[in-house]
Amino acid sequence: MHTEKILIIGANGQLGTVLTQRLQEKWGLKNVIASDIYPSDQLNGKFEILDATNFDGVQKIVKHYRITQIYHLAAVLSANGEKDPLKTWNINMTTLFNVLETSRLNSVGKVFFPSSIAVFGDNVQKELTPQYSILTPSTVYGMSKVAGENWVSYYHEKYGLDVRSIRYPGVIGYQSLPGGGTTDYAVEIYHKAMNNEPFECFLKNTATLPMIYMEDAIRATIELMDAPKTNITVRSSYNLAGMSFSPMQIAKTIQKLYPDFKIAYKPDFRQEIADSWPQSIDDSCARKDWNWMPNYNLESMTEDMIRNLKLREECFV
Ligand code: AKB
Repeated sequence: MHTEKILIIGANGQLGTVLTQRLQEKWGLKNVIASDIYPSDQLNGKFEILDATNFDGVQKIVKHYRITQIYHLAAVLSANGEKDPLKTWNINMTTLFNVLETSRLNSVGKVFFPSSIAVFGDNVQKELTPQYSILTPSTVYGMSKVAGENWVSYYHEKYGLDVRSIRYPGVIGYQSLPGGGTTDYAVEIYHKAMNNEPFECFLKNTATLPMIYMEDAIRATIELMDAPKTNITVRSSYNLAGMSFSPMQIAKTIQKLYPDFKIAYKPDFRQEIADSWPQSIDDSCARKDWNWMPNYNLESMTEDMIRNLKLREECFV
């Protein structure tokens, strides 16, 4: 098998932590270079401190390790992004430009750019939102992802750079905590239930959003990156669906295992963001082009989350 040299930017994040480990299993510890602005307390293997807003820093690592693939996961998410819009734009766009330019100049073979359901705003069909919809995002994070989708498509068109991208729904996993997103409640709720604590939800009970279990999100990412180039017909970013549920539905599913679990609703500014997003996603292009198919629904995800959170708790006592 040929060997790739992989750079992950934002390896300490929710997705990065798990994706780094999977890529290490796939390509070997020595072929995966994890990086972030802070040292990692979870990851083994090669790790570099990298501020991806610094072009020279990105370029130095790419040259030094002769990187052939970059997963660029660093970004300020939807809710945190609204606290400082200009800084969010600057970080999200500068890091992307640095990755695209370094990849072009150093003939990096493949780049992964994560987009999000945050690219959609009002003016779209909220149920089974189509791949090709009008994109009028309500957050700076969403604006940076729409611009990012156009830039990756431009780099593919003009320079032949093989950038691939997924519009992630909210990602839920037991391995890591999200930070600063609108869908984060759906991870925290499991930790509260496990600790027999009540949960105050920052979204209203009926706020249905597209979500995906970490296992499926990681598998989708790797399947997209492994797909033959000729299969990739979407060069902006693929719609991806896992499941859709509201806070009330996830709470009811948890209550089947924890009957005393209590939830209260106190919607804040994040409800407005959730209102602007789709409720479910049409991912037929991903299904057709690279055979995407999710494995988990709300019930099977809940069982797996709780089983794994319990296992982790046992390990730490
Ligand atoms: C967020 O809530 O900002 C993210 C996302 C859907 O991109 N989880």
